[in-house]
Amino acid sequence: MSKSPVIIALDWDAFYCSVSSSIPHVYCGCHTNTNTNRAAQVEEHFNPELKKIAFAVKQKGIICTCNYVARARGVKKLQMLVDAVKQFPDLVIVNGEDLSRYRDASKELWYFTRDMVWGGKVERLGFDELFLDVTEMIDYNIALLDSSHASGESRCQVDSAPFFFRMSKEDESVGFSCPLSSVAGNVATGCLPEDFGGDNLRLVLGSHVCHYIRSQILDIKGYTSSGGVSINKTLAKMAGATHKPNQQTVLFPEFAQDFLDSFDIGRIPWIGHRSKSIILDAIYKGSADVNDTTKEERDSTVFTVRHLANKHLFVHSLGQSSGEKLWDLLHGIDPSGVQPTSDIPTQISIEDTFKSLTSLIEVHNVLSRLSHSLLERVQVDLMDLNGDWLGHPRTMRLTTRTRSSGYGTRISRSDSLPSIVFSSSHSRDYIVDYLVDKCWMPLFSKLIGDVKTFDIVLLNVAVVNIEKAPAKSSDITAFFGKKKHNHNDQLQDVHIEKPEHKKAKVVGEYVRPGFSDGLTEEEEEDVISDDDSSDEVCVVCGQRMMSFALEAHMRFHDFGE
Ligand code: DCP
Ligand code: MG
Ligand code: MG
Repeated sequence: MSKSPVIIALDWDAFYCSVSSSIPHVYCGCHTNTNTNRAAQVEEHFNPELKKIAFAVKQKGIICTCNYVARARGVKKLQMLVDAVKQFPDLVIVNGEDLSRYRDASKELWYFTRDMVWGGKVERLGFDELFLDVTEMIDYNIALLDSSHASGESRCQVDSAPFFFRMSKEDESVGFSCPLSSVAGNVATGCLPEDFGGDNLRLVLGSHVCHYIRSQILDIKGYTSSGGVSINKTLAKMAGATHKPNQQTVLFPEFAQDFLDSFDIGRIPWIGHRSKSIILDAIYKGSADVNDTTKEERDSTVFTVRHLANKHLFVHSLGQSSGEKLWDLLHGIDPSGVQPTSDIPTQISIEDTFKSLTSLIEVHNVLSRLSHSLLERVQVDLMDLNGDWLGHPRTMRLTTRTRSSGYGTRISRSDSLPSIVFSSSHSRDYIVDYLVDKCWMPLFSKLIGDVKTFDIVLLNVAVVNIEKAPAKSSDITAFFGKKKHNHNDQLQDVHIEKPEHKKAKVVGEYVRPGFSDGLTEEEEEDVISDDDSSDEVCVVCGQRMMSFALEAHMRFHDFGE
């Protein structure tokens, strides 16, 4: 019989700012103890004074996050800065527009966590979320437990004594002791299963692994997190969001439907505003009291939607693939599995937002500035400490939003990336000028079409389709020579040399749309792309998906707010 996976979802608490607290080690049905380590989230590493006071991190006109001291006083994530300052005049504000510290901290925590999970089965979602597949570790330890049964100890003896969970196959001293008769942390819905055997035992052990990993992260790296444990990513993530900060929650499958039923369908990861609205329109269209029910009044809990709709309605209104997927999610079914994140980002992008750009010269200047930053990031992210390229982007993409197209709509155009980007015989200024004149501006013209006037409020430059370089590859010419390329004239110009200034660190860049311009998630959610490929790449996590799935995927990132 196939056994359920054991998945842990972790989300760093008030990631950009701080939480100053300890992990409360609450055992349901068991004892309680506390650990007195203090946490320091990203800003606190740079300014420990912030730990005790209410503070918020701002990006442009918005509070992108605030610490829990501030939240206790009523400050809200994603509140307009001007309102927050008016309401809380002594709120300390930190400028969070430079993402590099968050990016570095995020990567450090990802690597640290990944080292604890067998097979490195850790998927990274955005800057502050990880999914860990600890199934293999659980299987191994259950086999150890079963062998102690076989060696004559009664189940009762085994269960009452603490079990030593091994975190390493090689070194049997690495691990921790845990009780098998109680769960670490909270239990979703508050219900414990009657039987702690079988798949339930796997989740009990999963809860202890989650606690151990969170404690290691706190003790060694100084960050608190909220954790969820269940049989798939969606359930684990949703469970983890129920008790924050610095807590964890396990969701047993037998209570999953009860747990989900009370949520609004919009709170299910992957179900965005647009999908929600399509589903509700389809459901309530046929309803007799439709004229008496305003959009706001429509009951949209999972329970109601499950009972008023069926899979056919979902497929009919959302299409086969999305319809089936979302219908399954409402029933706690998420077969997506943990996809370990690669060391190199799948795309690198830089963006900025404006009140208004109306002339080509303004656009040219902005593209020049963004290109400088982009090239810097490409080098930092994709070159190792020896100056060898770890990956090569194949495509460049320009994205804009115009005032007239509405806040929700972004449009993109892509083209092959010229190999001059990797040239070390040209100055950065030369490459930037080349890119702007020969690539970005022509793409911009294609984007805006024939119009005589335009009003741009966002520009995003990106390199995408980053392919892993063959081992020890600094020969870019050979790499590009293998495939068709639009800018072959540049190939002979490329002189391959190791760069003189080696970067201290290789980090990933994931610019999240809407982070910097103070827009609400609704305004930012709709992404329209007319890229050459039908695939889209999420600018938050680099995940590749069909365009239609992007909207809901972006909502997935914002889930829990
Ligand atoms: N973030 C952002 N803009 C958003 C959402 C998030 O800039 N619209 C940034 C700030 C957050 C970080 O991403 O610190 C992680 O997002 P979370 O939603 O996980 O928020 P926090 O970690 O800040 O708080 P929580 O404790 O609720 O997880
Ligand atoms: Mg968080
Ligand atoms: Mg998060």
